[in-house]
Amino acid sequence: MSLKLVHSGKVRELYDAGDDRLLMVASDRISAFDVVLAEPIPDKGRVLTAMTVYFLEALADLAPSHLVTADPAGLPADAAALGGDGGMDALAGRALLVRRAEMLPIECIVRGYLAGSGWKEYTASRTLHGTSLPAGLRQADRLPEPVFTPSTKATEGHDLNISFDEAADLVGKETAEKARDLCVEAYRRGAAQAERHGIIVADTKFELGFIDGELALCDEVLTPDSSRFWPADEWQPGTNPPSFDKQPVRDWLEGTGWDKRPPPPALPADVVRATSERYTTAYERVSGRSLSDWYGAAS
Ligand code: PZK
Repeated sequence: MSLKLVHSGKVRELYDAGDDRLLMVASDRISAFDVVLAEPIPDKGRVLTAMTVYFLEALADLAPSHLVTADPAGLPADAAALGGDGGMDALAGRALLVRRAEMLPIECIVRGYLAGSGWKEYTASRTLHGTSLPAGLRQADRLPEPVFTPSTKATEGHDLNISFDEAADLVGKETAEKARDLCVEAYRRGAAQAERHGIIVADTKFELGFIDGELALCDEVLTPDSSRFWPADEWQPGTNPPSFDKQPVRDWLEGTGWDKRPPPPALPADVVRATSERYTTAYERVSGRSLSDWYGAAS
């Protein structure tokens, strides 16, 4: 029996593992400028998975989570087929067995810095998520306080920002308040941890769901794919800081003159290698753990 695919994202998949469990599989695929590239980035899926587990453990006193296990020995035997010719070894470290949750129909975004759509809104109206901010802030400036800026999950294209009251209309006031407080505190703690090790988490997206009546952290948590990670030593307000993880790919693609329509040009091996190293460095710096101690390491 093979596991049934229930969701397919650009770079990851979700399978039904039976018994109200799901298997989240992070691939080594990478996207840039909204296009998935053909070349896998070695260890990227393991890094995202290891980082999620690291933060779910670090935040366990704050909120329950959907995590059951990352140990390949604890995954359903049928999962081995997803590793192709490599079997379970090819899946090790990049698959998580999780509990099925009743997901909130909102994306719980927290912003600590002025970037992306937050910066765009500020330049247009000196507000963030409808709330006035001090004048004179620059792109990539740190915000006075982290701000909860929920959005709805658009099925096509990009997500739509919604007000706190609209979020409360969707999930109820009490749940919206709980989600906001939980996510802001999780961001504060995650960002403080990363910043001690030279990485700024400019903003991040959490996905919450109910498990056994309790609001739980689900999906990826504080990874470079769910967040904007910046190298602290290259952060300069007034500029758009480089992405800690994807910058080698973006820089190289920009240099080719590619028009950003598929298919993208093939990444050279040195760009692939440099990018893989950035992901590994991000994990090791933020967690203080070695990727060679995570499941699926070459032995
Ligand atoms: C769930 N996603 C996003 C993740 C994808 C898509 N514990 C859960 N219970 C129910 N649903 C989800 C989760 C989680 N996590 C997550 N969509 C639904 C997603 C991974 C791969 F393709």
